[in-house]
Amino acid sequence: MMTRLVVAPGIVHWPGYLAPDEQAALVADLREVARLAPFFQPRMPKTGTPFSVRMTNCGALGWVSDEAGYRYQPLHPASGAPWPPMPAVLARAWKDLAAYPHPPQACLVNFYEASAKMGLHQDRDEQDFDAPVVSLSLGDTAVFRIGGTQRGAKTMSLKLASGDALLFGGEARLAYHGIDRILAGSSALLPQGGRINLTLRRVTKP
Ligand code: MD3
Ligand code: FE
Repeated sequence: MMTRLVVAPGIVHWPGYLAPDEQAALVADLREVARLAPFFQPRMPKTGTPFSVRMTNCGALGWVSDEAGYRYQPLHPASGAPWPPMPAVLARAWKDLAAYPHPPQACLVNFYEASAKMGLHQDRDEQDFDAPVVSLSLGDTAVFRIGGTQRGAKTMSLKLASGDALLFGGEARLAYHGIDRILAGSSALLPQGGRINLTLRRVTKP
């Protein structure tokens, strides 16, 4: 029995979507992803200020950010190698949850150490906003903030724990969102602590 919580129009939360053994297997898959495509520290467009979150990607396209801007590209920004393939469990999660008839093209992998956060932003670097975004959380719980499609709209906060899945589609696809903080020590999944978030996306129009 899987609990499916409609948080707001277009936002669905499945607490514990991945069982503990599936979470551990996915972490092992991600260690291989990170061996082939090492985590990099993205930088803000223009200023070059580094993000506190480290990132890598798997799938055909990956999201990167540096002085030149935000973009999707098929190659790792440091090694020049193609991104590794998506672990099969991710394609399965998209099929299960996305209600969208085309497979994901990109999986952004974010790593948060205890002090990392992500400011309120919109995800608008994709050409296809008809497709939803599916997020999976692993490791320490995050305090996630979600608002409306206007920067000043009221916001609510939601805790995202290890194994949780979250879907953003429809009118929520362009909602402002961010990570306020990580609750250090809340999960034993990652031996060194911290949090991993995976976001599965379509980039181009089908
Ligand atoms: C709402 N990641 O990678 S996941 C991101 O936990 C990002 O690492 C956060 O925001 C994280 O861009 C939040 C939840 C999420 C992802 C994509 C969304 C929420 C979203 C796209 C549209 C609206
Ligand atoms: Fe985002």
